[in-house]
Amino acid sequence: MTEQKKTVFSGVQPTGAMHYGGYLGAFRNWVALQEDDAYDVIYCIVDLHAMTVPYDPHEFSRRRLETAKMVLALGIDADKSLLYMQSQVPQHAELAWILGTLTPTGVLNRMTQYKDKVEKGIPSSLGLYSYPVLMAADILLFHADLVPVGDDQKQHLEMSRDLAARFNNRFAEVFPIPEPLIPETSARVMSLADPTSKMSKSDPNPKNRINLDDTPDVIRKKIKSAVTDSDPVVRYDIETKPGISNLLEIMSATTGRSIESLSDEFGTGGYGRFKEAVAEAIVAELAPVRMKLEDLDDAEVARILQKGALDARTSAERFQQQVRDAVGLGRIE
Ligand code: AQP
Repeated sequence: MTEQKKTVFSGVQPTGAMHYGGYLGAFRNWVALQEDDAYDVIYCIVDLHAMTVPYDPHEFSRRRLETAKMVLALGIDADKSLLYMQSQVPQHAELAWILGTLTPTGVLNRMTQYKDKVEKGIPSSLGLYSYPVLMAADILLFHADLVPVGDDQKQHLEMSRDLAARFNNRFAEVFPIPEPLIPETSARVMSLADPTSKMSKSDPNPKNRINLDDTPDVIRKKIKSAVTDSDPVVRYDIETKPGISNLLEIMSATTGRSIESLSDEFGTGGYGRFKEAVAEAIVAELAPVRMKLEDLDDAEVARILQKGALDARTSAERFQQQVRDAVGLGRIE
């Protein structure tokens, strides 16, 4: 008997250039899961989520396309994965409303990402506050079993699991309880400019991150200027050497070599030599992505997104009808 395939779902916000933290934390897994026959994979450009922070509509429209292009350049193949734009599948918003009616505000008040964003000056809004409910709807809409994400999404994933269970208890056993897939190493890549905070696209300092479309020279410059400490020994110590520890983790995740073997090789050779090796490893890792990006044509990407939206709507409608029936919003005969 053949086992039923598991469904994988994940998303990326078109809020800025995709970076190497997201690559090691999530996107690399996206590609690996697509190549595994045990899974049906669905990847979404979550543009409705991106509207929860201030944005310029013209720039946003371009970013949506560029994000889809980068996802394809990373190796997502529209013949193997379902790729689409969230706003083109209205069932996401409909399910978010239904799940919102099951979400206690006390649970939302505990969400650290919301609090962090508001502390950083992002205007508080109902959309930003209920972001995790929309994320739960994204995941549950297609009955996802597995969600490849970075460590920063752990709390939101926990809430999606909780909402699936609440729905199943209150109405009917509709949703599987989704599992996060968080890598053991590099689940939280830190900023190159401040290794005590996460590498992120909203950081105003562009030197905090390696963007996936950075040129080799820019990558070399950014790694060279990465913040380190004054003791020149390359060794892992998150407390006293957070910058070097972050680079060791990046290098280890990129090359597959252990932190011990890297410390043995680069230990007393000076930071300059180590940083050069880290930069070259990243440049080599991203070389095929750069090549693919140059080959991709906007019209072809738009066509893939249109087909993806059509397929996603058809599938979402089938699932969503089950939800409507369960909550008492079924067809009136
Ligand atoms: N620093 C990171 N280390 C490991 N994984 C990370 N991810 C993001 N930053 C890191 C994971 O990458 C995916 C990208 O999701 P996203 O771009 O939609 O959202 P995000 O988490 O909001 O990304 P940023 O860069 O942190 O954006 P801002 O600054 O806007 O908050 C997710 O799976 C995420 O876990």
